[in-house]
Amino acid sequence: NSHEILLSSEFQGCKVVRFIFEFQSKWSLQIVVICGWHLCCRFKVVVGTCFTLFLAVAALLAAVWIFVDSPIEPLSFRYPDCPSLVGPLNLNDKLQHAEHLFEGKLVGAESIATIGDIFYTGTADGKIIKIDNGKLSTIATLGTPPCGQPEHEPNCGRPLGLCASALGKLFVVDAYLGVFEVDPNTGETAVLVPATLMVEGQKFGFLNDLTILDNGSKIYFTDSSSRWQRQHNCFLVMEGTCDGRLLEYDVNTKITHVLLSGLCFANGVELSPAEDHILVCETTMARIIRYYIKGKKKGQHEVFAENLPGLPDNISPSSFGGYWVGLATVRSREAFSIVDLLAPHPWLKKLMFKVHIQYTHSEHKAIP
Ligand SMILES: *[C@@H]1O[C@H](CO)[C@@H](O)[C@H](O)[C@H]1NC(C)=O
Ligand SMILES: [Ca+2]
Repeated sequence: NSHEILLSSEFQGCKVVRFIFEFQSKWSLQIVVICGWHLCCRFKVVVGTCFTLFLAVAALLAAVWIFVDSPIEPLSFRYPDCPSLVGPLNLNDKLQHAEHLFEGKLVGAESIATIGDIFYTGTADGKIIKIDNGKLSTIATLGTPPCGQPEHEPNCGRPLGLCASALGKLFVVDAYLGVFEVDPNTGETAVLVPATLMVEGQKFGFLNDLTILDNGSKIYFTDSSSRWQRQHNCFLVMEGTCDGRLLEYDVNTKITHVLLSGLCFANGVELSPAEDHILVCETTMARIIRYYIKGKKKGQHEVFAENLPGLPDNISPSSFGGYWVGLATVRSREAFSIVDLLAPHPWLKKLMFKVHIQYTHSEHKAIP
């Protein structure tokens, strides 16, 4: 969800290049770079302007660096070199021709479950919506009002992952509230895993997605991080925190186990058609992990796909035997990738987030 716009203009023989980084359309960072220094220097007045501007920005950044605490504690790491968008990755405009359904009426719909011809999704204002023959209706809400603003999410809830079992039951994971079973007809809800549950000594912070065995006996779900909540997903990516988990809920014993821990932003989760393994998107690392639940490799895991041309979010099976994976942001050799640029420079990330905190006066803090 981050993108970059490059503007360039001539200012009295001085080339001003402006980078604007927008995150989640909530905040943006502007970097003004003045190129062609020697050009500026031909004009004394302009030199003065450029130099004063440079000094002012430098002094401001130094002050922010010294007096503002960084909300994130990033570690340095490197991605493999970005993939080139050639061959099957060649850019195309197929999605541009997609039909837009319910435009503006389903804000923040993150995943879709189907039971017969009926679709279900969850929205940013905490609703679980039924889409029946083109008609929208709210069948349930999991949290308590007020709703509608990002700061309301912890109480209102944010249903992120939806999944229907082969037996026609509907399951929902809410980023803040837990894993629920929701009656697809009456909307009656029952909590299966409350978000307050500590599992193997670690609390939940950002529940994300779920998938269920065909016979309904086990639910697999992800917790992206115990340190950052959904509203701070950008902080989670930028910090590179690796405290995400893949968990298993046994419907009969009602016990939750950890299958994998130490994941860097565990996100979309999906069972293979043979139900012998689970795929988990590890958003920050731009890769997908395979965890075996059956056979010789049961309990083991490996990298299934790596160095993706973007950061993976949800994953669902395609009708031709593969998977659809939604990518947030683009990583390519042909374009500038901010996550790749910043990964090896924790100090630069800290500076950006210090500026952000100072600029917005916001209270963005990790879960203690
Ligand atoms: C459900 O499927 C799982 C995985 O295939 C299997 O281990 C389990 O025994 C099945 N449970 C029932 C009740 O059929
Ligand atoms: Ca997701």
